Formats: sequence, C-alpha cells, structure tokens
Amino acid sequence: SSPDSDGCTPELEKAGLLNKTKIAEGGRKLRKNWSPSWVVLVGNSLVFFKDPKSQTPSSWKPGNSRPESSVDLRGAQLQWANDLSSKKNVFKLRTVTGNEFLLQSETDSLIKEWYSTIKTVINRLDRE
Ligand code: I3P
Repeated sequence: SSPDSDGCTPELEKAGLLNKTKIAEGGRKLRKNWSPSWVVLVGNSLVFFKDPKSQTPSSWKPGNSRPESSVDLRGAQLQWANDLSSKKNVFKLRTVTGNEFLLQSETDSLIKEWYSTIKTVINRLDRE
C-alpha cells in the first residue's frame, strides 16, 4: 500500500543537501552565514534540518526529527540570484512574511532540479 494510504501525510516531493543562508527576516537584512542544510520539500513547505548526516530521504518522517525551520511556499517568490553571492548556482526564496533565503549547490543539475521543483509547487499554490 502507499505510505499515504490514510491521506493525512503530505507527499514528500524532494529531499537533499544544499548550502543555505538566511539573508532577511521580516524584511530586515541579516548577515550571511552559509551552512549545509538538509532540505525537504513536503506539501506546501520547505523544511530545513540542521544535521544533514542524520537525515536521509528514506528515514525522514513527519514528526520524528526536529526541523531547524520551515518555509511556507504559498505566495513565495523564487529567482536566480547569482548577483547576490560569489558562489555559483544560487537562487533566492522570499516568503510572504519577508524572510529571504539563498540556496546553493556546486552541482548544476541538482540546483536546477530544486529550482524547478520549488517553482512548480509555488505555481500550483498560486492557482489554488
Ligand atoms: C561573508 C562570507 C560570505 C559571503 C559574504 C561575506 O563574510 O564570506 O560567504 O557571501 O559576501 O560578507 P563574513 O563571513 O565575514 O560575514 P558569499 O559566499 O555568498 O559571496 P557578501 O557580503 O558580498 O554577501
């Protein structure tokens, strides 16, 4: 049977390791502090975990690990932002509440997949 046979568990769409820094909180600029983060896209949210080594896609279940933070993708804006960093492959995610994150990977294909998956979720929520 499917892992969501009760229909109550949001579908896990993607999970993986990205470099992350928060650059604004409620519209207020923050100092960059890049660190690796285990990122999980599930339902309408992007969820960040601090300890990437303890997380794998197969071990992740809602409720059994402690997210560092989570981002509601409804109304969020996503854009490539290579002008905002000396790193390559950077995009910026801005929430309706004015929180801004940069996400980055050294692997071109990987960051493109994340960009397109998050974009698809945002567009889907925009149409609801
Ligand atoms: C920052 C750090 C960041 C860098 C940022 C620096 O210095 O080197 O990695 O961002 O550049 O200010 P510090 O550790 O002293 O805070 P990128 O790696 O994204 O370039 P920025 O100020 O030009 O954003």
